[in-house]
Amino acid sequence: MRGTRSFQKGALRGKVYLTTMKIVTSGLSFLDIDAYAGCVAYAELLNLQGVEAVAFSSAEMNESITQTIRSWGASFAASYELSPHDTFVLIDVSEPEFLEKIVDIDRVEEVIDHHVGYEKFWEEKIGKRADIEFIGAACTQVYEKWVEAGLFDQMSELSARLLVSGILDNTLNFQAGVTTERDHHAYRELLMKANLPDDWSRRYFEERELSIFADISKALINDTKIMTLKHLESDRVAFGQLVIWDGRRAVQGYREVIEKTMMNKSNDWFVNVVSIGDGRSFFLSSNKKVTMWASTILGAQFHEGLADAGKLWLRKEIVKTAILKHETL
Ligand SMILES: [Mn+2]
Repeated sequence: MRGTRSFQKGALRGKVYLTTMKIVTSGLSFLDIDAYAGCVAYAELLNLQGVEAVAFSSAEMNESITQTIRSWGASFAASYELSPHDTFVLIDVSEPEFLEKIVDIDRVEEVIDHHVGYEKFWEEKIGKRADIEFIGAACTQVYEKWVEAGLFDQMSELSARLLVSGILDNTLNFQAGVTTERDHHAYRELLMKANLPDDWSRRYFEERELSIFADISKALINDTKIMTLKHLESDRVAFGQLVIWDGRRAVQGYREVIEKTMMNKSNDWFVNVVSIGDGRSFFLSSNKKVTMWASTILGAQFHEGLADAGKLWLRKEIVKTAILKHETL
């Protein structure tokens, strides 16, 4: 494969671009560990296969990429000068509105994502090169690409560590309903290569929680998506999510700052506080339309803008449930 499509940079003459680079990238609004790890590990796989590729995102990293993980120093570009023949690989994103801003949708060659809604769109554009499945983590899909390529033995310890962390985060330590046996399997295999401390999952979530409580408004902004939701009459719902060990602490101690932060984004706001420690979500909203919607679609009982969901929800599960209800009504 080497040499068929890519040329050494030294072959460049003036403004003639001979190099095609695959830009492995993700979403526009913020970067989480699943996207970050997936981009780094997939770019490494492409490089190993002789394809020039770079992991890139201009989005701000959220607290799921902890200081410890940042200190590992993965190869990741925060800026990139695009050449006309560069192509794109999307990881952990497929909604056209959400893509990293340098992405040209007609130059996307591959999509690896676990958010539903745009499977048909991409299948029509790129066929089987769109791998969109509703599983726990995009990192699991990236791990499977390594196995399919027969190169898993050569994966770096760093990529294994990152993928382990992405799976932990996106499955909420395997408690989220989206978790599949494939996620468990990928995690076990990657863990053997990752050389991490035995209590890595506890350490990881505790470090995240500390940084969230240090600036809860910022953490919320970095995990809020502006979207439309099926059955909710609004074209601008601000849908925030906080993933923490002790959700009650956030709900009891930080209601005011959460409400203020979200009202700045949209009057139609909804926050899913994911409480990993007790395996449930708390929903917050001061908007009547939104709480009515959440009662109908998710069966949540609100009291003064707060609902104990009784189970753990992820934002993508909530979006999927709304779509499914929409199809059956
Ligand atoms: Mn993800």
